[in-house]
Amino acid sequence: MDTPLALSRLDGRIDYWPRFLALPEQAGLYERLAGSLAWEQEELVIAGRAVRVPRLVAWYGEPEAQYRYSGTDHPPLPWTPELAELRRRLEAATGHVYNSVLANWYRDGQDSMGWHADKEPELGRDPAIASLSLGAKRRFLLEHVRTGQRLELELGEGDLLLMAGACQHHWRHALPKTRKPCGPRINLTFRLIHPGDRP
Ligand SMILES: O=C(O)CCC(=O)C(=O)O
Ligand SMILES: [Mn+2]
Repeated sequence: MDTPLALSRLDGRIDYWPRFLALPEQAGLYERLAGSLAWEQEELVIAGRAVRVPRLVAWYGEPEAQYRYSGTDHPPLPWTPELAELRRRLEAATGHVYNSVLANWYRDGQDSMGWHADKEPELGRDPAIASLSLGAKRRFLLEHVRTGQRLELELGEGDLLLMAGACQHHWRHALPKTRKPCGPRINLTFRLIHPGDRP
């Protein structure tokens, strides 16, 4: 699909390409990435206790794309052929450039991501974030911080979402846990890290 659905133009743009990748392609890609990326189990220290982050993560990109998440610095691993090709296709589709990708693997419905906005200083002022979801569909929520307006999507199976403009300043998003039986899902968020903007 070339033209995305404009889900919101309120305080930033949220664009949606359902089935950006066809079903057989996204399924093959899911299997290859699950088996080949350097997945890590991160831990956060909360109130003096080590707590496992409820998902596996991997970080790839250009050497200068140093990113800080879950409280630690992450040197990126070099692009794999699959991730480099996806970057090229997502740049062409979205009209933005990316130098890195954060991969998240949600193994089951108990893996999740809490409410947040991606607005670390190294992402620059108005970051464009292209989010490609493979494998099982999961409920993805967006909430406008001031108005409380909510958008709810089922993202998976090759869907692409772009959050751009002022979106990260006015909206937050989350991938809640679910008790419904659900398969595993991989999400790839392509980002542009500005090394010079680090504090
Ligand atoms: O898994 C998702 O759809 C969301 C991932 C996300 O928000 C992030 O990596 O910052
Ligand atoms: Mn995010």
